Amino acid sequence: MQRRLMIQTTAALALSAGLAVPALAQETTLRLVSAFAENGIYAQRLQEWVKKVNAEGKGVLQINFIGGPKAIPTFEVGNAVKTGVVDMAMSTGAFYTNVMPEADFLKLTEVPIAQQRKNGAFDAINKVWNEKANMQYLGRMVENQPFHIYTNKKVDKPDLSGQKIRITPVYRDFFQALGANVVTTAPGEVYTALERGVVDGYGWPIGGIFDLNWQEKTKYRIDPGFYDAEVSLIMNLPAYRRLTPAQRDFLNKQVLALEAQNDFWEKYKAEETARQEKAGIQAIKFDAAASKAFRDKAYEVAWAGAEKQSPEVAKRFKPLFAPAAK
Ligand code: 173
Repeated sequence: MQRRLMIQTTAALALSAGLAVPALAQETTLRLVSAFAENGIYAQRLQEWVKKVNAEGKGVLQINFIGGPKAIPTFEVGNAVKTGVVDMAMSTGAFYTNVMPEADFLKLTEVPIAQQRKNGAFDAINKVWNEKANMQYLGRMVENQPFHIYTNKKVDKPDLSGQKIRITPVYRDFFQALGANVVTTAPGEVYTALERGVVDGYGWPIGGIFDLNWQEKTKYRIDPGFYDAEVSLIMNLPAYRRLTPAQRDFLNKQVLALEAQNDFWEKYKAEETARQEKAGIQAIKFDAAASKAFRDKAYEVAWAGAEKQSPEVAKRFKPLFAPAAK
Protein backbone atom coordinates (compact mmCIF):
# COMPACT_ATOMS: atom_id res chain seq x y z
CA MET A 1 0.00 0.00 0.00
CA GLN A 2 2.68 2.37 1.12
CA ARG A 3 4.86 1.40 -1.83
CA ARG A 4 2.08 1.75 -4.38
CA LEU A 5 1.26 5.19 -3.15
CA MET A 6 4.89 6.17 -3.46
CA ILE A 7 5.09 4.93 -7.07
CA GLN A 8 1.91 6.76 -7.94
CA THR A 9 3.23 9.94 -6.41
CA THR A 10 6.50 9.65 -8.28
CA ALA A 11 4.65 9.08 -11.54
CA ALA A 12 2.36 12.02 -10.89
CA LEU A 13 5.30 14.27 -10.09
CA ALA A 14 7.19 13.17 -13.15
CA LEU A 15 4.12 13.67 -15.30
CA SER A 16 3.46 17.12 -13.96
CA ALA A 17 7.09 17.99 -14.56
CA GLY A 18 6.66 16.85 -18.14
CA LEU A 19 9.14 14.01 -17.78
CA ALA A 20 8.86 10.63 -19.40
CA VAL A 21 7.81 7.95 -16.96
CA PRO A 22 9.58 4.67 -17.62
CA ALA A 23 6.67 2.60 -16.36
CA LEU A 24 4.36 4.36 -18.82
CA ALA A 25 6.79 4.51 -21.73
CA GLN A 26 5.68 2.73 -24.82
CA GLU A 27 7.15 2.00 -28.18
CA THR A 28 5.25 2.31 -31.42
CA THR A 29 6.23 1.14 -34.89
CA LEU A 30 5.25 3.15 -37.97
CA ARG A 31 4.97 1.61 -41.42
CA LEU A 32 6.71 3.69 -44.07
CA VAL A 33 6.76 3.45 -47.88
CA SER A 34 8.56 5.38 -50.59
CA ALA A 35 6.88 6.60 -53.77
CA PHE A 36 10.35 6.73 -55.36
CA ALA A 37 12.50 3.74 -56.32
CA GLU A 38 14.37 2.11 -53.46
CA ASN A 39 17.78 2.41 -55.12
CA GLY A 40 17.38 6.11 -55.97
CA ILE A 41 19.02 8.96 -54.08
CA TYR A 42 15.86 9.97 -52.19
CA ALA A 43 15.07 6.50 -50.87
CA GLN A 44 18.72 5.91 -50.03
CA ARG A 45 18.81 8.98 -47.83
CA LEU A 46 15.45 8.00 -46.39
CA GLN A 47 16.77 4.59 -45.37
CA GLU A 48 19.83 6.12 -43.73
CA TRP A 49 17.49 8.34 -41.74
CA VAL A 50 15.32 5.36 -40.75
CA LYS A 51 18.43 3.59 -39.44
CA LYS A 52 19.26 6.59 -37.26
CA VAL A 53 15.67 6.94 -36.05
CA ASN A 54 15.55 3.27 -35.08
CA ALA A 55 18.91 3.42 -33.30
CA GLU A 56 17.89 6.49 -31.29
CA GLY A 57 14.22 5.63 -30.87
CA LYS A 58 14.40 2.39 -28.93
CA GLY A 59 11.52 2.24 -26.47
CA VAL A 60 9.84 5.26 -28.09
CA LEU A 61 9.36 5.00 -31.82
CA GLN A 62 10.52 2.69 -34.58
CA ILE A 63 10.01 2.88 -38.33
CA ASN A 64 9.47 -0.16 -40.48
CA PHE A 65 10.48 0.67 -44.05
CA ILE A 66 8.23 -1.48 -46.22
CA GLY A 67 9.70 -0.50 -49.59
CA GLY A 68 9.24 1.48 -52.78
CA PRO A 69 6.77 1.38 -55.69
CA LYS A 70 6.80 -2.42 -55.73
CA ALA A 71 5.09 -2.34 -52.34
CA ILE A 72 2.67 0.47 -53.24
CA PRO A 73 2.59 1.91 -56.77
CA THR A 74 3.83 5.50 -57.00
CA PHE A 75 0.47 7.13 -57.73
CA GLU A 76 -1.33 5.13 -55.01
CA VAL A 77 0.92 6.16 -52.14
CA GLY A 78 -1.10 9.28 -51.30
CA ASN A 79 -4.32 7.36 -50.88
CA ALA A 80 -2.51 4.72 -48.82
CA VAL A 81 -1.45 7.47 -46.39
CA LYS A 82 -4.83 9.15 -46.43
CA THR A 83 -6.67 5.94 -45.57
CA GLY A 84 -4.06 4.63 -43.12
CA VAL A 85 -3.02 1.58 -45.17
CA VAL A 86 0.44 2.85 -44.26
CA ASP A 87 1.35 5.33 -41.53
CA MET A 88 3.90 7.35 -43.39
CA ALA A 89 5.36 7.95 -46.83
CA MET A 90 8.10 9.74 -48.65
CA SER A 91 6.51 11.24 -51.74
CA THR A 92 6.18 14.34 -53.82
CA GLY A 93 2.89 16.18 -54.18
CA ALA A 94 2.67 15.49 -57.92
CA PHE A 95 2.17 11.83 -57.09
CA TYR A 96 -0.94 12.43 -54.99
CA THR A 97 -2.94 15.04 -56.89
CA ASN A 98 -5.55 12.24 -56.97
CA VAL A 99 -5.99 13.01 -53.25
CA MET A 100 -6.06 16.80 -53.73
CA PRO A 101 -4.79 19.08 -56.50
CA GLU A 102 -3.07 21.31 -53.92
CA ALA A 103 -0.45 18.61 -53.31
CA ASP A 104 1.42 19.71 -56.44
CA PHE A 105 1.59 23.36 -55.34
CA LEU A 106 4.62 22.64 -53.13
CA LYS A 107 6.92 22.69 -56.17
CA LEU A 108 6.31 26.45 -56.21
CA THR A 109 8.02 27.27 -52.93
CA GLU A 110 10.84 29.74 -53.40
CA VAL A 111 11.88 29.89 -49.75
CA PRO A 112 13.71 27.14 -47.85
CA ILE A 113 11.75 24.81 -45.59
CA ALA A 114 13.43 26.35 -42.53
CA GLN A 115 11.93 29.68 -43.57
CA GLN A 116 8.56 28.09 -44.38
CA ARG A 117 8.43 26.91 -40.77
CA LYS A 118 8.90 30.50 -39.60
CA ASN A 119 6.80 32.50 -42.06
CA GLY A 120 3.57 30.56 -41.66
CA ALA A 121 3.83 28.52 -44.88
CA PHE A 122 4.36 25.25 -43.01
CA ASP A 123 1.26 25.82 -40.86
CA ALA A 124 -0.78 26.88 -43.89
CA ILE A 125 0.31 23.71 -45.70
CA ASN A 126 -0.63 21.59 -42.72
CA LYS A 127 -4.05 23.13 -42.45
CA VAL A 128 -4.82 22.07 -46.01
CA TRP A 129 -3.10 18.67 -45.65
CA ASN A 130 -5.05 17.97 -42.44
CA GLU A 131 -8.42 19.05 -43.80
CA LYS A 132 -8.28 17.80 -47.36
CA ALA A 133 -5.99 14.81 -47.26
CA ASN A 134 -6.25 13.49 -43.69
CA MET A 135 -2.47 13.91 -43.55
CA GLN A 136 0.16 15.59 -41.45
CA TYR A 137 2.88 17.22 -43.55
CA LEU A 138 5.94 16.30 -41.48
CA GLY A 139 8.81 17.90 -43.34
CA ARG A 140 10.72 18.32 -46.54
CA MET A 141 13.81 16.30 -47.31
CA VAL A 142 14.69 17.60 -50.79
CA GLU A 143 15.35 21.23 -51.67
CA ASN A 144 17.45 23.08 -54.17
CA GLN A 145 16.78 20.64 -56.96
CA PRO A 146 15.28 22.53 -59.89
CA PHE A 147 13.46 20.61 -62.59
CA HIS A 148 14.67 20.45 -66.18
CA ILE A 149 13.50 19.29 -69.57
CA TYR A 150 15.61 16.41 -70.87
CA THR A 151 15.14 15.60 -74.55
CA ASN A 152 16.65 13.83 -77.51
CA LYS A 153 15.46 16.47 -79.96
CA LYS A 154 17.60 19.57 -80.16
CA VAL A 155 15.91 22.95 -79.87
CA ASP A 156 17.34 26.45 -80.18
CA LYS A 157 14.49 28.20 -78.42
CA PRO A 158 12.02 27.34 -75.65
CA ASP A 159 9.66 25.50 -77.95
CA LEU A 160 8.64 21.87 -77.59
CA SER A 161 6.30 21.71 -80.59
CA GLY A 162 6.35 18.29 -82.19
CA GLN A 163 7.89 16.68 -79.12
CA LYS A 164 6.29 14.08 -76.93
CA ILE A 165 7.42 14.53 -73.36
CA ARG A 166 6.91 12.35 -70.31
CA ILE A 167 5.44 14.30 -67.43
CA THR A 168 3.81 14.21 -64.03
CA PRO A 169 1.44 16.99 -62.93
CA VAL A 170 4.55 19.04 -62.03
CA TYR A 171 5.24 19.90 -65.64
CA ARG A 172 1.88 19.57 -67.38
CA ASP A 173 0.78 23.21 -67.76
CA PHE A 174 4.26 24.51 -68.53
CA PHE A 175 5.22 21.88 -71.13
CA GLN A 176 1.86 22.21 -72.83
CA ALA A 177 2.34 25.96 -72.92
CA LEU A 178 5.66 25.26 -74.69
CA GLY A 179 3.79 23.24 -77.30
CA ALA A 180 4.64 19.71 -76.16
CA ASN A 181 2.44 16.65 -76.35
CA VAL A 182 2.58 15.12 -72.91
CA VAL A 183 2.20 11.67 -71.44
CA THR A 184 2.05 11.01 -67.71
CA THR A 185 4.06 8.11 -66.28
CA ALA A 186 5.56 7.09 -62.99
CA PRO A 187 9.37 7.35 -62.88
CA GLY A 188 9.57 3.57 -63.15
CA GLU A 189 8.28 3.68 -66.72
CA VAL A 190 10.53 6.41 -68.10
CA TYR A 191 13.40 4.18 -69.28
CA THR A 192 11.14 1.91 -71.33
CA ALA A 193 9.24 4.86 -72.78
CA LEU A 194 12.55 6.36 -73.97
CA GLU A 195 13.85 3.05 -75.23
CA ARG A 196 10.75 2.41 -77.29
CA GLY A 197 10.65 5.95 -78.62
CA VAL A 198 7.24 6.52 -77.05
CA VAL A 199 8.62 9.81 -75.74
CA ASP A 200 11.34 12.18 -76.95
CA GLY A 201 12.13 13.39 -73.49
CA TYR A 202 11.02 13.84 -69.91
CA GLY A 203 10.88 16.20 -66.99
CA TRP A 204 13.08 15.48 -63.97
CA PRO A 205 15.12 17.42 -61.41
CA ILE A 206 18.81 18.16 -61.95
CA GLY A 207 19.80 15.15 -59.83
CA GLY A 208 18.99 11.49 -60.06
CA ILE A 209 18.80 10.62 -63.77
CA PHE A 210 21.63 8.08 -63.34
CA ASP A 211 19.70 6.14 -60.69
CA LEU A 212 17.50 4.54 -63.34
CA ASN A 213 20.06 4.72 -66.19
CA TRP A 214 18.24 7.39 -68.14
CA GLN A 215 21.59 8.92 -69.20
CA GLU A 216 21.82 6.04 -71.69
CA LYS A 217 18.79 7.45 -73.50
CA THR A 218 19.31 11.19 -73.01
CA LYS A 219 21.07 13.61 -75.39
CA TYR A 220 20.17 17.11 -74.16
CA ARG A 221 19.18 18.99 -71.01
CA ILE A 222 17.46 22.33 -71.40
CA ASP A 223 18.58 25.10 -69.04
CA PRO A 224 17.64 26.89 -66.90
CA GLY A 225 15.86 24.79 -64.32
CA PHE A 226 12.53 25.84 -62.86
CA TYR A 227 10.52 25.23 -59.65
CA ASP A 228 12.05 23.20 -56.82
CA ALA A 229 11.63 19.43 -56.54
CA GLU A 230 9.67 18.79 -53.39
CA VAL A 231 10.11 15.43 -51.70
CA SER A 232 8.60 15.22 -48.26
CA LEU A 233 7.48 12.99 -45.45
CA ILE A 234 3.73 12.75 -44.99
CA MET A 235 1.82 10.90 -42.33
CA ASN A 236 -1.71 9.60 -41.83
CA LEU A 237 -3.33 12.21 -39.56
CA PRO A 238 -5.05 9.81 -37.12
CA ALA A 239 -1.76 7.89 -36.79
CA TYR A 240 0.03 11.16 -36.06
CA ARG A 241 -2.56 12.13 -33.44
CA ARG A 242 -2.31 8.72 -31.79
CA LEU A 243 1.35 9.28 -30.96
CA THR A 244 2.08 10.10 -27.36
CA PRO A 245 3.63 13.53 -26.79
CA ALA A 246 7.03 11.87 -26.30
CA GLN A 247 6.72 9.94 -29.55
CA ARG A 248 5.57 13.01 -31.45
CA ASP A 249 8.38 15.15 -30.07
CA PHE A 250 10.90 12.48 -30.97
CA LEU A 251 9.55 12.15 -34.52
CA ASN A 252 9.47 15.90 -35.10
CA LYS A 253 13.00 16.23 -33.74
CA GLN A 254 14.19 13.55 -36.17
CA VAL A 255 12.44 15.24 -39.10
CA LEU A 256 14.09 18.55 -38.19
CA ALA A 257 17.45 16.80 -38.07
CA LEU A 258 16.76 15.43 -41.55
CA GLU A 259 15.86 18.89 -42.85
CA ALA A 260 19.07 20.22 -41.35
CA GLN A 261 20.90 17.93 -43.81
CA ASN A 262 19.28 19.59 -46.82
CA ASP A 263 22.40 21.56 -47.72
CA PHE A 264 23.48 18.24 -49.24
CA TRP A 265 21.34 19.06 -52.28
CA GLU A 266 23.32 22.12 -53.31
CA LYS A 267 26.45 19.99 -53.58
CA TYR A 268 24.54 17.17 -55.27
CA LYS A 269 23.24 19.61 -57.88
CA ALA A 270 26.79 20.59 -58.83
CA GLU A 271 27.97 16.97 -58.87
CA GLU A 272 25.09 15.76 -60.99
CA THR A 273 25.46 18.62 -63.47
CA ALA A 274 29.12 17.68 -63.93
CA ARG A 275 28.27 14.00 -64.18
CA GLN A 276 25.73 14.67 -66.92
CA GLU A 277 28.31 16.60 -68.89
CA LYS A 278 30.78 13.74 -68.53
CA ALA A 279 28.12 11.32 -69.74
CA GLY A 280 27.81 13.37 -72.93
CA ILE A 281 24.53 15.08 -72.13
CA GLN A 282 24.66 18.49 -73.78
CA ALA A 283 23.20 21.51 -72.03
CA ILE A 284 21.02 23.68 -74.24
CA LYS A 285 21.21 27.26 -72.98
CA PHE A 286 19.35 30.41 -73.93
CA ASP A 287 20.55 33.99 -73.55
CA ALA A 288 19.88 35.82 -70.30
CA ALA A 289 16.60 37.43 -71.42
CA ALA A 290 15.20 34.21 -72.89
CA SER A 291 16.28 32.28 -69.77
CA LYS A 292 14.49 34.72 -67.52
CA ALA A 293 11.38 34.66 -69.70
CA PHE A 294 11.46 30.84 -69.66
CA ARG A 295 11.64 30.64 -65.88
CA ASP A 296 9.06 33.40 -65.37
CA LYS A 297 6.69 31.63 -67.72
CA ALA A 298 7.09 28.38 -65.77
CA TYR A 299 5.91 30.08 -62.57
CA GLU A 300 3.21 32.15 -64.24
CA VAL A 301 1.66 29.16 -65.95
CA ALA A 302 1.83 27.00 -62.81
CA TRP A 303 0.33 29.64 -60.52
CA ALA A 304 -2.42 30.29 -63.06
CA GLY A 305 -3.16 26.56 -63.05
CA ALA A 306 -3.13 26.48 -59.25
CA GLU A 307 -5.49 29.45 -59.06
CA LYS A 308 -7.86 27.69 -61.40
CA GLN A 309 -7.80 24.40 -59.50
CA SER A 310 -8.00 25.77 -55.99
CA PRO A 311 -8.29 29.56 -55.96
CA GLU A 312 -8.59 30.04 -52.24
CA VAL A 313 -5.60 27.87 -51.29
CA ALA A 314 -3.45 29.22 -54.14
CA LYS A 315 -4.14 32.75 -52.91
CA ARG A 316 -3.15 31.78 -49.36
CA PHE A 317 0.04 29.95 -50.42
CA LYS A 318 1.36 32.39 -53.01
CA PRO A 319 2.66 35.17 -50.72
CA LEU A 320 4.03 32.58 -48.26
CA PHE A 321 5.96 30.73 -51.00
CA ALA A 322 7.38 33.87 -52.65
CA PRO A 323 10.98 34.87 -51.99
CA ALA A 324 11.36 37.73 -49.53
CA ALA A 325 11.42 41.05 -51.34
CA LYS A 326 14.97 42.15 -52.10
O1 173 B 1 8.35 12.16 -61.45
C1 173 B 1 8.61 13.36 -61.57
O2 173 B 1 9.16 13.84 -62.56
C2 173 B 1 8.27 14.25 -60.46
O3 173 B 1 7.19 14.77 -60.43
C3 173 B 1 9.28 14.48 -59.41
C4 173 B 1 8.98 15.28 -58.32
C5 173 B 1 9.93 15.48 -57.34
C6 173 B 1 11.16 14.89 -57.44
C7 173 B 1 11.46 14.08 -58.53
C8 173 B 1 10.52 13.87 -59.52
